Amino acid sequence: MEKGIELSQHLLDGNQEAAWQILDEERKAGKNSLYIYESLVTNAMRHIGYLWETNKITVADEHLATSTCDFLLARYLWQKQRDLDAPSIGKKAMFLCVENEQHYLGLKMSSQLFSEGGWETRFHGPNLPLEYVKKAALDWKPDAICISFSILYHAEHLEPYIKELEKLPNRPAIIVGGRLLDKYEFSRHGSERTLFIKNLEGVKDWLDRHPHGVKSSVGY
Ligand code: B12
Repeated sequence: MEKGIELSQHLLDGNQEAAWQILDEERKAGKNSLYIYESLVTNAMRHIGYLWETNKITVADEHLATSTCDFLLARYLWQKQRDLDAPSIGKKAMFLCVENEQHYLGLKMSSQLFSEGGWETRFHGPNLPLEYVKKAALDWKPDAICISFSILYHAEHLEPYIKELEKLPNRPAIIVGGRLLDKYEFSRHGSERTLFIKNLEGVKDWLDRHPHGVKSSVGY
């Protein structure tokens, strides 16, 4: 059976240990985080979306799969940090979903890639209204602010978020991601500085090109 499908079954069963075994075997076989996140976890969650859409599972099943997946990602990062012992590069990034947006697993995987790259990260999760993002960013002064959305009508939040956050005094890089970036063009909601990144490979590329920081006044 394809590994992503097998993983989705364990997530739906809420079987943390069996789900972990799949990730851990791949990790031990030398697969990198990009593979683990994109080919295993993302595919498993998208398959769960298909099962839900076709009425083969219930909302309760989907919620159990989500919470099991969340645990799995946290355990994977914990293990990975012990393996890598990456030195801090002295850069900070915060992660959040726009107001009312609940889908945060893709964002969480992005934040974990930043952590692996030696960034200090703060993961704020779903549904963070702009006023709270601004306050947190003013206090913490992140070098990058990463924003996620998955539902089309939440795109209306992008413009105010990007506009306000790009005005912050320390000029953080604003990075937008989410499943719809593969399907539609959203750059009109941002400025020439805003980064729209479609997937985790894009995150990894950007991190590799900017290992020691962000010159946020320059367009990438
Ligand atoms: C789990 C899930 C939920 C969970 C969310 C749990 C959570 N904490 O995340 C719950 C049950 C809460 C939920 C609710 C809803 N959901 Co839902 N959900 C899903 C499901 C099955 C999986 C989502 C997921 O984790 N995918 C895996 C992640 C890893 O993929 P991803 O988000 O695309 O992320 C990738 C990239 O986009 C990128 N990325 C993501 N964020 C970021 C951020 C940055 C900065 C960067 C660089 C990259 C990046 O990284 C990832 C890897 O490449 C999807 C199915 C699917 N196809 O995804 C439906 C899906 C997204 N949901 C859907 C719907 C309709 C809903 C609801 C409206 C249902 C309802 N009637 O209540 C609500 C809306 C809630 C809301 N207001 O946000 C639809 C959306 C369809 C549409 N036309 O918009 C989908 C596609 C299901 C379907 N097939 O119909 N959902």
